[in-house]
Amino acid sequence: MRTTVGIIGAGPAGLLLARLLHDAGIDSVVLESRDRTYVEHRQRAGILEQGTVDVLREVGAGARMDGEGLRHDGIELRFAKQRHRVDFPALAGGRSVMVYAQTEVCKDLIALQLAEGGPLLFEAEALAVEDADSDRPRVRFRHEGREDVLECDYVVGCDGFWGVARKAIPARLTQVFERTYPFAWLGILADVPPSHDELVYARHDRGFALLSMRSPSVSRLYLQVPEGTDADSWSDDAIWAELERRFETADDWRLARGPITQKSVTPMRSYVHEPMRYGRLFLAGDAAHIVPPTGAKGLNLAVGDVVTFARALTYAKEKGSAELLDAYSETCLRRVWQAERFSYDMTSLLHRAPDATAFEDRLQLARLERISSSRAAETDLAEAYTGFPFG
Ligand code: RFL
Ligand code: PHB
Repeated sequence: MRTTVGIIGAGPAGLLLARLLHDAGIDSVVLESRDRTYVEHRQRAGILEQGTVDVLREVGAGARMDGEGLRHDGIELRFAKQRHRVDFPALAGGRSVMVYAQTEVCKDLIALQLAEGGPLLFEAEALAVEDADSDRPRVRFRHEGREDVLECDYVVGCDGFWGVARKAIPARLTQVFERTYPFAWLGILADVPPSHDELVYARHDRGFALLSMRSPSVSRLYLQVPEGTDADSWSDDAIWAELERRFETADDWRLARGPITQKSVTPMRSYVHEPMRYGRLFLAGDAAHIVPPTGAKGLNLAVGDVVTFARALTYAKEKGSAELLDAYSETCLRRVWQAERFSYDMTSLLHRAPDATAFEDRLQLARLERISSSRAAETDLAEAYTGFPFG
């Protein structure tokens, strides 16, 4: 098999890249190790930045998002039983965000790809990227019980944190920046209308909690739990009781309970792999970097990477210059590190470390007070949350 761009992984990064290349008249093949149902139902992100929304519209994947997605003009910060709303458009030059689940983004992009794009092979597992530093990189993969080779001009590793693409970059050229956290998120989906019309990020002495949503009738909620927690060790009643405690306010706000339909634990990690390119192999999305979910940045970073790559390759094709491809890693990493910084700040602002001291507790509250009382501090949060421009 032969193609111009071999794409490993059909998460948001790989699927959107295939679409961007298709629109630029560049052919590609997508290899995805899991089956379609799995990819379409993996519960993950919920928040799309304005820039992500714009790109999805541009590639023709915006119709259902515009019909079913929920535009959000702010978030609530909750601490010491107080509530503070951050107004995005007023602080961030009119920008807002969209609540539209990653599962739905993937379904929309898969439908488009199958209808009018190049090959998208499910249950096709990439085994290795070979000759990445030559003009003819190859992806060895297994599909329908047989090993095969995809010969490419370029390979883009969109295969997430556990993928194989990154391993093709020699260790001596690589620098990894990493931090793990001593806590995780227990996430639930519940058949109950969200108890607030915007997301609520709550700091509490017992730990962080987040109220989010998937639709007007489905809530998505998260609780900070110790690292290594087994989701099944939490009964539904215990989850609701803990959420109620952490979201408690001084006014008459109440959390509505409902049947929990899904429960899972997500570990928290910050990770950056530099560089994001080796020869004709490019890394995009979680394959190159991970952020803790507190800043809602992971999917949006993946989108920024593939937009940057598609632009660079189109430029090379039209102008005969590799200038933008050569700058790919540097261009992406500038934005990646801003998201790393913001995600780290939001995480340490709102979570309670197991060994937190009373001094650190007071500092967290002082930082939250500062955001709530200073337009400058609040603007910094609103600008970062709604997103930095792509490269
Ligand atoms: P993905 O989505 O992990 O997709 C990688 C794909 O590659 C496939 N794959 C392979 N295919 C072929 N051969 C191999 N050898 C392969 N190895 C792996 C995998 O099956 C998969 O289909 O990476 P991508 O595309 O880079 O997308 C990144 C996002 O998924 C991720 O950053 C976000 O979900 C992070 N995230 C959030 N991001 C946001 O922007 N806003 C949010 O609100 C948000 N909330 C979250 C999140 C992630 C969470 N979890 C579970 C980690 C909330 C949570 C709880
Ligand atoms: C979600 O809805 O899944 C979500 C929202 C905001 C975050 C993280 C996850 O910061």
